[in-house]
Amino acid sequence: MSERIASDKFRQKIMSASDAAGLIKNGMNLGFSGFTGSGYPKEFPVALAEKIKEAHGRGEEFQIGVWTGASTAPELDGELAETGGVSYRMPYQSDPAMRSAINKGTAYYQDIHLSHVGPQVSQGFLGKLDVAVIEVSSITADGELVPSSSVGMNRTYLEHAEKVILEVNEWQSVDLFGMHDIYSEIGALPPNRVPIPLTSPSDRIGSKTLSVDPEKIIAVIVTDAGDRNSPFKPLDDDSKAIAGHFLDFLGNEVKQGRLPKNLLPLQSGVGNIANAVLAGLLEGPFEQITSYTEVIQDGMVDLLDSGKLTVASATAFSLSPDYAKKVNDEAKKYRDLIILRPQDVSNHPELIRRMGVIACNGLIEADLYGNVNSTHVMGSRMQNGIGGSGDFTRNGYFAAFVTPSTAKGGAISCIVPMVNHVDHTEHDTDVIITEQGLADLRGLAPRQRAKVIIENCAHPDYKEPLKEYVARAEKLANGHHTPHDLATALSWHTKYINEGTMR
Ligand code: 0RQ
Repeated sequence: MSERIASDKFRQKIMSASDAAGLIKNGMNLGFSGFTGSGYPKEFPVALAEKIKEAHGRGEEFQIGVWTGASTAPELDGELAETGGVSYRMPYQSDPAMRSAINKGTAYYQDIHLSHVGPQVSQGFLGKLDVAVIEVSSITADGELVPSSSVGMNRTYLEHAEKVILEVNEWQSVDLFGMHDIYSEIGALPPNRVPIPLTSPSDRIGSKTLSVDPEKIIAVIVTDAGDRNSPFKPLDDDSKAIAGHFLDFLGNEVKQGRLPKNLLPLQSGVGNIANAVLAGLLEGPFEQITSYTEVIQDGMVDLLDSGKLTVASATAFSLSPDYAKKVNDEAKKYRDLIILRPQDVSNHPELIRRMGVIACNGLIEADLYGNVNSTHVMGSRMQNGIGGSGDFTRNGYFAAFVTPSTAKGGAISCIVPMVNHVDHTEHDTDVIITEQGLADLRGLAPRQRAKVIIENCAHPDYKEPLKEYVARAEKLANGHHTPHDLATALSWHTKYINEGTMR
């Protein structure tokens, strides 16, 4: 019997993952914990995938809706997607099998801002939430839930789900208790919303635990398995160059008096480049930095260890296996430096604007005027999703995007005449950084932007075609505000992007 479950009422509901999965019926919507490969249930989704496969084997219909905080891991998104039994998925994913289900058209995917998930669930747009399946690190004697390595949508799903299944994961350190800050007033809808009383990343405004109505609990599963995430790619010359340009830019902003010496709270997106920027900060001149972000990557842990970063506020970890183990082993130390909050708080526009967060996110392609595509390949194929990049880009003090200037070994330019899908408009993009350099777009009109982006960010192999495009577009547009040659813009992707990317 797990010592992690101090409440008798919850102990009585302990059962196997397979028995718990047997409680799920065709057509149900499930709200899972899990955010960027942390804090997701480990055994239940695998057992549910088995049940779905068995049902399909008998020729029965078995489809479910999968809601999460953000991306999960192969045990959840991968296993469930491979059954072909996911009819709907939201909000952010990055699993190859789930991506394939979405792009084959077997699963509908709603790619929404992470800060919008809570309100949409509360407003009822997504239908009824039948069961919440939430990983916790322990259950207290009075039935309070100690979250594990992510908070994500857990508070909202526990509140709105008709029934609840808990996975108590003994791998997660008991010392995580005290790391979380669960602010509950966030669920109110207008006209009953109140200001969120948070003015600094280090503020704690809520409780250490999640609450749940014990009558909703239908199963408690005991597991012992670590979060599964892939290691980051080793830092290469390009990512070091990108980090260098960003640091120079921040240094200049300090010099100009536009940023304080310790900067403003930093947000760092997912992915290898964003992690490389954090590694760059380790070598940089800035001290007493703070972070108000959604995910804590390896680079942020190094910054905390170095003392350069004094606090990291987020909703989840997104760590390589070595770092996940380290943070778990040393949770007692990190719980004073890290605060994990519900994603409605970590990504809240009001707070991001109030604190003046510096947003830094990756992209797939940017166009000559600063419109950014973070999600689609060739206009149709979903890569991951917008995640929280829009929450931070739209509301931050300024918004930077970082990317190598080319993808697929140089076969594709990440700077294009016109993005094939828009996630962030020119009005929100302040700075674009590639290994070639940095384009500061603030204060520039579209035609000025095009020149700076080509000159500073495009790869030398693509500068001439881009310049030719602008010359032709300016001639055709005859002085118009945003020059485009639509026929050429649309054919750019087929001319310069090889067929391999469509697979
Ligand atoms: O594909 O893995 O098959 O080689 O996209 O690209 O260069 O490894 O970059 O890991 O930093 O991810 C935008 C996807 C960048 C990420 C994106 C292909 C490239 C590779 C990944 P392969 P890299 P990164 C807060 C913030 C949206 C969500 C967000 C992302 C793969 O940053 O998901 O920001 N952002 N959330 O080859 C075709 C191009 C391409 C391209 C790259 N122009 N055309 N393929 N790729 N550029 C956190 C959360 O919200 C949870």
